[in-house]
Amino acid sequence: MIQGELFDGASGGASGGAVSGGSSGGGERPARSEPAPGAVLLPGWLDLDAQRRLLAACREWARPPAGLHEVRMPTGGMMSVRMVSLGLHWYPYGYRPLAEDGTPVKPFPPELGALARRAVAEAYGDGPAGLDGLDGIAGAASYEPDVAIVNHYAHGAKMGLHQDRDERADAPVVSFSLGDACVFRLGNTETRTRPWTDLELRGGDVLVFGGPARYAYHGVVRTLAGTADEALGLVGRLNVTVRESGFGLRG
Ligand SMILES: O=C(O)CCC(=O)C(=O)O
Repeated sequence: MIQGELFDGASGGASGGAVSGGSSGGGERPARSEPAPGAVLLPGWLDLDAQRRLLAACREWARPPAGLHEVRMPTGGMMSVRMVSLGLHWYPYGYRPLAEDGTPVKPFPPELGALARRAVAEAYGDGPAGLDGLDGIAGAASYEPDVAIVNHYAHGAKMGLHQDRDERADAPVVSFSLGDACVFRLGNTETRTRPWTDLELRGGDVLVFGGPARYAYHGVVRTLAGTADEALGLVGRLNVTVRESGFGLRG
């Protein structure tokens, strides 16, 4: 097991598993942007305290059982990213209740759902150009996420262009970034080829993609080693994507 790299960082910040709290709005924050219709980037949305809380929670989720693990692709190759699933275990390409080690996957934390709901409200509440606010994005107004995937990128790890198609709901995906920055490629909904937009996602950034961007191909071309805020105490990059599974987990 590979907890080492995730738990390596010097300080680690706050303890405990609570993940509540986006940016409090204090201090100067870069402007939001809409890199594609339905995709909204909220730079620095998680302040340092919120990043610390989310990192502390990731460290707890990464512990066995049902903790951080490597992922084998159907082709036989291993992904360079290591993952933890919450709510349901994601594997290529589907969801199931049991994790890699055969134990039940950890529950999806309600605080993470609340954080993602706030991000969706902030992303779409004011109505991106040409879209009709929350009501103009499938599943945004009634957003009830119930699964999440935590990805850990050690130096050199990346993720190929793919669509998130294993959910049965077309509600938005909310992506929280911690640690090292990365080059995130946001493509089109038809092919893995151009046109695409390369975005730099930094620690604390939140990207929401729903509506016309929900099934856009996307991936991580590279991470930018050593760019993490040292105060966070994280080696590499963590990304938490929150989704609505559509599998009726809430009964
Ligand atoms: O790490 C990222 O920013 C992207 C993660 C991703 O594409 C996924 O989990 O499907």
